[in-house]
Amino acid sequence: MEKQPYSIVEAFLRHAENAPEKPCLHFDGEQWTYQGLHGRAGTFAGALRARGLQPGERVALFLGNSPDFLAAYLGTHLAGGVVVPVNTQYRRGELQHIFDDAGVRLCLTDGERRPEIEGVHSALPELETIVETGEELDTFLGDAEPFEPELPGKEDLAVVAYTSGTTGRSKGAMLLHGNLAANAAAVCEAWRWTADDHLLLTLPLFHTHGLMVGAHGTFFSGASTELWPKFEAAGVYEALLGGSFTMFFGVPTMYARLMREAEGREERPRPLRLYVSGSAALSPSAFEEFEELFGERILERYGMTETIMNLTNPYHGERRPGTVGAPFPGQEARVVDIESRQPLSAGKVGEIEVRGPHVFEGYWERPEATSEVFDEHGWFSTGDLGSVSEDGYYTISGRAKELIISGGYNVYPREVEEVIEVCPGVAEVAVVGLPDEEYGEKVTAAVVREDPDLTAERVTEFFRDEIANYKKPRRVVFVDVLPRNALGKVLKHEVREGLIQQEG
Ligand code: MCA
Ligand code: AMP
Repeated sequence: MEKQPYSIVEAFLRHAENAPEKPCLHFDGEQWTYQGLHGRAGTFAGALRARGLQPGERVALFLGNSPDFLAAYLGTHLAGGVVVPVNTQYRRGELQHIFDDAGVRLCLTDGERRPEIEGVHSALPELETIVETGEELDTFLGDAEPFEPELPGKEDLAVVAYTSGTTGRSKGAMLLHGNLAANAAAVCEAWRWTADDHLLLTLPLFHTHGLMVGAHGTFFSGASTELWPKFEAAGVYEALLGGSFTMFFGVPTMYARLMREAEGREERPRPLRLYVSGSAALSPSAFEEFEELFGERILERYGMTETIMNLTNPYHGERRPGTVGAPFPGQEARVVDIESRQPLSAGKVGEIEVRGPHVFEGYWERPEATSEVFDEHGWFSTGDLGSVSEDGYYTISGRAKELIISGGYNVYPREVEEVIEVCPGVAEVAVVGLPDEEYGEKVTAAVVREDPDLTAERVTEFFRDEIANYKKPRRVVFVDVLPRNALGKVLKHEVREGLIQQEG
C-alpha cells in the first residue's frame, strides 16, 4: 500500500501525476485540471524562489476566493514557505498586527484589498513585496526560475493562522504539514470523501472551514470543487437544483438562508451525498426543518483553527441533532472539570480537551500562551464547554472562553472593547453576544457615557478603518453602570441578561 502523504501538497502532486487531466477546480466558468493547477502553483513557487524566499519565510494570502489563492497556497508550500491566510474583511488595525507579528515577506492580494494593505505598508519593514492579481501577478510569474521543489516534511511549519484571543490581539496558530495531512486523512475517511466527489464551496478560503476542510479534502482525495467567490442563497439554491454536486459545506447562517430560499419555491434540490454544518452551533430546530425541506439530515461537526476538525457525527449511523458526534478516526477527546482538570463521567458538563496528530504546534512566538493551552500529556484545552453521552456523542453547551460567533466569524469582545474604549465620550464599555436569528449571535456593546451627547452612530462610526465590519456592534446600548464583582471585574453574564430583558 502507498504510504500516506506527509503534506497536502504531496497528496496534490500524486493526483497531478496519476490523473493529470482530472478536473480539480471550477471557478467562474473556468475549469482547472490537476495538471493545470499544478503548473500555476509550480510557477508561483519558482517566482518566490526567484525573489529569494527562504524556506520557513512567511507569505500572506490577502485575497478573495479564486484559483490564484489556491495556486499560491500550494506554490508557497512547494517553495518551502509558510502561508499566512488573512481575512479579507480585515482593516488596517488587524492587518498591521498580523503582518508585523508574522514578519510577512510577501503578500498576494487583489485590487479590492490592495489599498487596505498599502495603507499600512510603510509601517511594515519586513514586507518587501505586494503582488496584485492580474497583470502584476503575470509579471511576477514571468520571472519564475525553474527549480526542483522539495516536498515538505511532516514536522515543517505549513500555516500560521491568526485566531483572536481573550487578550485582544490575535495569535498565530502554527500548523505543521503533518497536522494538515493527518486531519485531511481523518476527514476523508470519516465522510467517505473520494475522487468521485464534487463539492460546492462558497466558504471563504482564508478560514479553516473553507481552506482546511473544503480545499484540503479535495486535494487529499483527488476530488473536484466548484469554488464561488462567496455564498449567495438564491444562486446556491439554483446550483443545487441543477448541479452535479455531491457535497455542500456551510455555517448555520448559510443553512438558515437556504431554508428561507426554499420556502418561496416549489422545486427542491435532488439529494446530495452529504451536507455538513460547522463553525457555530446548528440548532435542533434548524436540523429538523432542513430535513423536512430538503429530505436530508445535515452532518454536524466541530472544529477550531488550532486543531482543524475534532468531532463529527457519523456518516453511517445516527446524526443526532444538537450534538457534534465523536472524535474523528485517530483522534481523542474528553471532558474535564474546569478546576481540577480531571476527566468527568458521561453527562457532566466541563471543558472539552482534544489530543492527536491534528493538534497544532503552538502559538507563533508566544510560548506562554502555548503552555497555557496544553497539559503535560499533550491534551489541548479548547475553551469550549460540553458533555459526552453514555454512547459517545458530544454536545457543546457553552464556552469557557469569552467569544461571540456571528455567522461563523469569531469576535473576541476584548478586541472590540479596546476600540470603543478610546472613542471620545466613552467612560466604560462591555461587549457581549446577544441571540440573533440570522447570525446566531450579534455583537452588542453596553456603554457608559462620559459625554451625555454621545450617540450610538458616533460609536460605530469610530470603527471605520480600524477593524473588520462584522466585529462592529450591531447595537450600542447606553447604561448607567456596568455590574461588577467584588474584585471589580465586569459581570458579563449580567450585562447580557440585562440586555436580553430589555430587548424582550
Ligand atoms: C458579513 N457581515 C457580517 C457577517 N458577515 N456581520 C456579522 N456577522 C457575519 N458573519 C456584514 C458585512 O460586514 C456587511 O456589513 C453585511 O454583513 C453584508 O455583507 P455580505 O458580504 O453581503 O455578508 P453576508 O452575505 O451577510 O455574509 C454572511 C455569510 C458570511 C455568508 C454567512 O458571514 C460567511 O461567509 N461566513 C462564514 C465564515 C466562516 O467561514 N467561518 C469559519 C471559521 P455592512 O452592511 O455593515 O457593510 S473556521 C471555524 O470556525 C472552525 C475551524 C470551524 O469549526 O469551522
Ligand atoms: P475558530 O477559532 O475560528 O477556529 O473557531 C472555533 C470555535 O468555533 C470553537 O472553539 C467553537 O467555539 C466554535 N464551533 C465550531 N464548530 C462548532 C459547532 N459545530 N458547534 C458549536 N460551536 C462550534
